[in-house]
Amino acid sequence: MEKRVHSATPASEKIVEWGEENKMETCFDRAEKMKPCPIGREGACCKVCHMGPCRLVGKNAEEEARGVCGATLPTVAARNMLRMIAAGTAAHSDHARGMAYTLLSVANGETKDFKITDVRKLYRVAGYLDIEFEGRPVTDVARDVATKLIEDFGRQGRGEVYFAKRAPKKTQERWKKWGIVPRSIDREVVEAMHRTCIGVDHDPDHLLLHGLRTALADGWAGSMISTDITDILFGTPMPVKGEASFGIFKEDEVNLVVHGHEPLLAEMIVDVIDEPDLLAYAQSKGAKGINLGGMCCTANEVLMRHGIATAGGFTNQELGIMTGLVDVLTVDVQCIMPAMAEVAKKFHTKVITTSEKAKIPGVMHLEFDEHRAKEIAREVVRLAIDNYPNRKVTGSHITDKFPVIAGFSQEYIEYMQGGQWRASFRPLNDAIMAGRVRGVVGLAGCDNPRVPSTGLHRFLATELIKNDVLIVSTGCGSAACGTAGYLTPEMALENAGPGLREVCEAIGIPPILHLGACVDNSRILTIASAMAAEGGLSDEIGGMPAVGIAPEWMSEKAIAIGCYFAASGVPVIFGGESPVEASKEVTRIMTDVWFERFKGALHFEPDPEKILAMALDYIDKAREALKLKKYEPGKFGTEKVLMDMAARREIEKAAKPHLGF
Ligand code: NFS
Repeated sequence: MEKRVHSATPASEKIVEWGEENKMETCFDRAEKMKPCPIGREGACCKVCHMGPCRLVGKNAEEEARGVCGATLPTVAARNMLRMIAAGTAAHSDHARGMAYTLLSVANGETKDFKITDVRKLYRVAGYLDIEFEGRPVTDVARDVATKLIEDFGRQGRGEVYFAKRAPKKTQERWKKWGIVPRSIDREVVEAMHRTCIGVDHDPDHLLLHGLRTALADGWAGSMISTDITDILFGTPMPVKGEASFGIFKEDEVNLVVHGHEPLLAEMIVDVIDEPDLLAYAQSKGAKGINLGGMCCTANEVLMRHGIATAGGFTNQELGIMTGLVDVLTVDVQCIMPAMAEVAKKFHTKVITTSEKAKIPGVMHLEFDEHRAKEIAREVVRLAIDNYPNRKVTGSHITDKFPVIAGFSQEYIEYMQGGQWRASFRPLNDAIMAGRVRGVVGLAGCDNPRVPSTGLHRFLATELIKNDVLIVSTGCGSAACGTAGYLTPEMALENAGPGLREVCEAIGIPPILHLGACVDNSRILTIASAMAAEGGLSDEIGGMPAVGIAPEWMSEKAIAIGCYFAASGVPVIFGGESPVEASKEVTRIMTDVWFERFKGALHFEPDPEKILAMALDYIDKAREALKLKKYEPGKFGTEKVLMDMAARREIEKAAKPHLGF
């Protein structure tokens, strides 16, 4: 029998194998044992009431199967999809709510440990919200910004989420035409739950349209609010060097790991970790120093702002503990495997839950409170130091690590293309028009133990850049690229196609731009909007030579993200089997119908070669529709061939003024 590859990252694979030899179970083993329910997996199971669960299966299930209430398969599959979108939107947006209330506390002087770090970003956001900022105290502006953004969560009656108007006009018009401009985040999530309750909305297209509205509330409100406020509080990212993989753990230092999604506690730990008292305390316990690392999206947040090293993405969490070197691992919310508590028992590692929303039975809970933020951060560091001498069981420490460059915000990408006063997207748009850059792919989403984890990200990343496609990555997609050593500029020279290489060298960027955490997919939306405003490509997000790919997705959050990209005009391809595969009608709506209405779509395709082919095909067709130079490897045009002066003047007139960086 062929040996199963669990993870495509050699360091992870070695630790999994060590775990198997030492009878330590991981998600990879459980994925093998736990076969997915074939009915639920395809979206054919309805459990919204207790007359069921009804299984809508059979040869002609699409036409003939009915639940006890009479619900058809398309209704059931669409309802299941909508509930996934609602859950994903709720997760990102509840995180955003925390950020918004923290900003408000800072503005009101109620928390002394946080401050407004990036005033320029605060002004930029105030500008989007029509809030006057010149000549006013910063805290007053911050209070107005927080108060207005908090309205976006619970607005009743008429109105729209504020940031929807940051999308290109044409994109907004499509949303208006189909009635999917979100009114407020909580309202769309609540309505999604209402519509999918027994006996309410039964029209699959209507259900899925509300799915798009809910997803837009995630992308253009929840996630975008989170990104912007995090930038205001902790700084808008700029490229920073860090490291990735398990070699980041130090054998002679205290290792403290932050895992989850909300950066509040992690930022405080970054602030206090170098305090001489703490260092002296660590030394008194025999450690040479205190080493902070991260996992999943909390890691991305502190990596892109402070260069804190990451141990990797979702499937690396248990493996991190199995190095035997983690003294404390704090978790906040989302993508936290409760199985870590079991693995931790085999070592000395102390797992600590820190969010009032999330506990794990048997795990220590130390609740984060923004009013005592630094005090709690110090307590966590001390707990890690206290636990350092308890390292007894030897784990499997694979010392691989790779340098990474992270922290490409929209603001920085603009800045690097023209400096402070001429910041723009002109060079990138020109490079796409001339065929140097074939298109752009957002490579995002989780890593997944049901496939050789991180392998699909790696395959697509290398193939796409070879094909002159620029990649913007987020979340565990970034972690997968980082732990494979693909997030450095040198990569451009080795792997990128000739056109992309030339552009990367000229601008000084890597071919894979790490844009941040999963909530920072919102940065891709605003980057696409800025490219549309810059001119020369599509004048809306739809129709751009751009595709979104989440090859190893597993979370409902990924589904919400895929849907907000589709509604915004981006064709999206997910790996693995479709969660609505049972219904041809629902599949048709999410692909053909959405493409017709929004120029975006959501496909599911398990074969990575086919994902690649589909992505390139979408890009080439978009180039053709935009009448751009046909992409031919190694042969570039110049923008002058494509644009005369009159056309350029038109574009400059239409281009939005940039606030600068
Ligand atoms: Ni996104 Fe980040 Fe990772 Fe997937 Fe989970 S950590 S929010 S959901 S697994 S990318």
